[in-house]
Amino acid sequence: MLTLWRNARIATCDEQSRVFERGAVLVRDGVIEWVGAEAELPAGLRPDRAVELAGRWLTPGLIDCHTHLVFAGQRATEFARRTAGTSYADIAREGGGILSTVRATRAATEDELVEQSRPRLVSLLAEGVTTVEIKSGYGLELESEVRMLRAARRLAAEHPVTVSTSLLAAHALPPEFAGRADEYIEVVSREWLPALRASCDAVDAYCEDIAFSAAQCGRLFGAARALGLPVRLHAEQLSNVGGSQVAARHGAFSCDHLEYATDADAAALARAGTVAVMLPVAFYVLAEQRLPPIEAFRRHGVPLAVASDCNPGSAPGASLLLAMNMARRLFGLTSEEVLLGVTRHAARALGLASRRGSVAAGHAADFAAWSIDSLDELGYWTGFNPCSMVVKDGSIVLERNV
Ligand code: DI6
Ligand code: FE
Repeated sequence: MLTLWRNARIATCDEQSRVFERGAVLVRDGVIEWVGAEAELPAGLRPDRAVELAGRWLTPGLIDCHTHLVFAGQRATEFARRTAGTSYADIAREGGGILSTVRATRAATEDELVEQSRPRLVSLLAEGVTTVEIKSGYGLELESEVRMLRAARRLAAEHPVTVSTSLLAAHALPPEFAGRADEYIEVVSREWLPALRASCDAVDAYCEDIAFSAAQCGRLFGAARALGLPVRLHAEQLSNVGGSQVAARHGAFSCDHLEYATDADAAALARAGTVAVMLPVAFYVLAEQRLPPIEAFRRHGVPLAVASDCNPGSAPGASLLLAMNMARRLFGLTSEEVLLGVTRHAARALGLASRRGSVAAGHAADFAAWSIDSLDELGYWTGFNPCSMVVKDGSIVLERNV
């Protein structure tokens, strides 16, 4: 089956960031065979089907490379306390925060997790998202972590989306291990990782003064890599305890948050080829003041991604478009940086860059079409979604009147 997508303005987000003002894409069986100016279409083609895009902008399907989308319940009462002045870290120290969602998630069945999480996924998909990373980390016991990962893969099977899962057992210290963080990391490394090897695509951890130390994350990463699992890290969100350096040393796919990262951290990430994932919704919701060192990332050539961080504590909601807007307004990213941050660089953060994240030959035909005049409108609208069509592996999976 050969499909011609024609009369589109195409932002390929490929290595050269090529743009075609009157472009076309040839897709065979869900895979891009050719992209270019329509005037240069290979001669003598006989596509089985042609889709007329009437001058609409076409981008790669968006990739949300950092979410905690599977969880039970909500934490609106905590939000009220935080807006009244109590800090996120203080609530966490009292046993609220992440641990409050752990209690709700442990009590939920797999079906309940799927049904509670589905609307959040559906909301992302309506924004042109075709690939989503989903973490565990609200189970913190083997069976509950497995249940979260299974719920994530079930959502993937039931929706037109690629899901990449990360085991985030090292998100918070479970109450059963209070005061025994080293022991917990040891159990996760020695027992859980081998058992869950096939249930996840990567291993993540939360490296903060209120969570796990750089040494603990380093030991976990050593165990993960010995099993052939790639790693990523939450680091330098609220403090700097050396997370970026550990992530870089282990060749992490990504290092995420990074508000407290230093110039030396940026240099280390650049050398390791690690993607820096910006999570401005969490920065906004927690009313943080310290900005990530964007200028240092640029100077050292660290690839930047942008993600929603969808979670019930620091980023309630499920909008990558809002994260893009905030990355521009709050962090000063350019519209080009933001677009690459949710396409090519986000694919790289998931280790999927050879197949997704660009409109390029050999890539899966994941596209989003937009009712916009200019690419600058991506990350410009707040609370408004200009996505008019979503294409997953060559099939139109969503059309919206906009
Ligand atoms: N960083 C975050 O932003 C989320 N987890 C993390 O490690 C917050 C998770 C939560 O508050 O439930
Ligand atoms: Fe997170």
